[in-house]
Amino acid sequence: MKSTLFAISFLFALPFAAAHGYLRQISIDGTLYKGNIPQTTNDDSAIRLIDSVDPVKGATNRAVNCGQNAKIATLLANANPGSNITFDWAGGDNGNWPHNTGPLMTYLSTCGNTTCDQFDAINAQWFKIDEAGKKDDGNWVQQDIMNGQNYTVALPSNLTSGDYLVRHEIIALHLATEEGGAEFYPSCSQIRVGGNETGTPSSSDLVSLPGAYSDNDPGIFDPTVFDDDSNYVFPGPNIATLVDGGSSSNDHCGAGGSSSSSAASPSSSTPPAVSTITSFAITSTIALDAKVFPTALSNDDLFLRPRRFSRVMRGVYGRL
Ligand SMILES: *[C@@H]1O[C@H](CO)[C@@H](O)[C@H](O)[C@H]1NC(C)=O
Ligand SMILES: *[C@@H]1O[C@H](CO)[C@@H](O)[C@H](O)[C@H]1NC(C)=O
Ligand SMILES: *[C@@H]1O[C@H](CO)[C@@H](O)[C@H](O)[C@H]1NC(C)=O
Ligand SMILES: *[C@@H]1O[C@H](CO)[C@@H](O)[C@H](O)[C@H]1NC(C)=O
Ligand SMILES: *[C@@H]1O[C@H](CO)[C@@H](O)[C@H](O)[C@H]1NC(C)=O
Ligand SMILES: [Cu+2]
Repeated sequence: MKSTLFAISFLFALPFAAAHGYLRQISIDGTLYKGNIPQTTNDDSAIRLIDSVDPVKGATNRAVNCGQNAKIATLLANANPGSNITFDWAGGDNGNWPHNTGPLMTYLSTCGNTTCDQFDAINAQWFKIDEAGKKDDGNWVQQDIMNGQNYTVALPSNLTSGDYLVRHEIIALHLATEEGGAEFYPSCSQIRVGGNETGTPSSSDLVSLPGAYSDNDPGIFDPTVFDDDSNYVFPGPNIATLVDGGSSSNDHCGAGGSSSSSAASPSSSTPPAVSTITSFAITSTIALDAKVFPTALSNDDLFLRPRRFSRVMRGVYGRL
């Protein structure tokens, strides 16, 4: 009996070691593009694969660019100016995204003079196209992600055709009352934008990452992050206004809807299966705790110390 209990608690402990999360898949105007599961799958994808679901720590960490050891992806997802890109985040256990505090931000960068399946993102010149923080009811939009919703961003309606990296990022701020506590979860997806629009960002709206963030930016080190009435200040540049770039193609990478060998074919397979019922149940417990006791989370680095947390959870689940 004792060994059975131990085995069960060990099973429960696993999901915590694998908490945090990653971008599971995107869809563009209804077409699904699956990502890979870090450390698990490595199929052709338009989403750059990271090698850990752990957060990037430190605003100047190289991985704040596209995520932990992000690998160039093989495919490009087709899009048009004004396309809706839907982002589907998963927890590290493939349950729901586990955090509820902090912003979601989306940036684009052209892939310069090459196609995105050749482009080193450290050379990216990013411009911001979207940011989502707190809602009128005081909850963060990130809470909706934790509740299992997707987040959708529209590409600028007048975006110049060509290849772009889409950097969609969650910053989890549950530990950000201390400098260095913020958890960065960047993701990079490779898209090919068609059409014949001419909007380009002004050079003053372009930033590098790392570069655009500092550990003491108000939206990254935020002692008042749990105050209901505090006004959140997004890090990074303002959302760019596109100006007339005067050309219908930003490079020579075969945009404008022409197909190329590297263009993605829409995935027809089903989303990755949820790993186990067990990890799913655990995730909702985290969600509940975080919702009811956000301050407790802020004062305790539960997610940084999975072993300690699992000891707590062993107590909670001992009765099962
Ligand atoms: C994107 O979504 C909005 C809101 O649902 C919709 O009005 C719009 O037509 C969509 N755009 C495209 C290109 O499908
Ligand atoms: C492409 O851009 C890179 C850096 O952005 C530069 O080093 C390289 O010379 C360029 N190649 C061409 C053919 O322009
Ligand atoms: C989120 O997006 C994915 C991919 O498009 C889709 O399969 C899933 O049903 C969406 N989830 C919700 C809750 O809309
Ligand atoms: C290009 O622009 C013209 C209008 O200038 C429009 O009629 C046409 O549909 C556009 N082509 C694409 C592929 O969007
Ligand atoms: C692109 O669209 C934005 C938003 O509608 C607008 O502010 C901007 O002036 C447009 N730029 C061009 C070059 O049409
Ligand atoms: Cu986490």
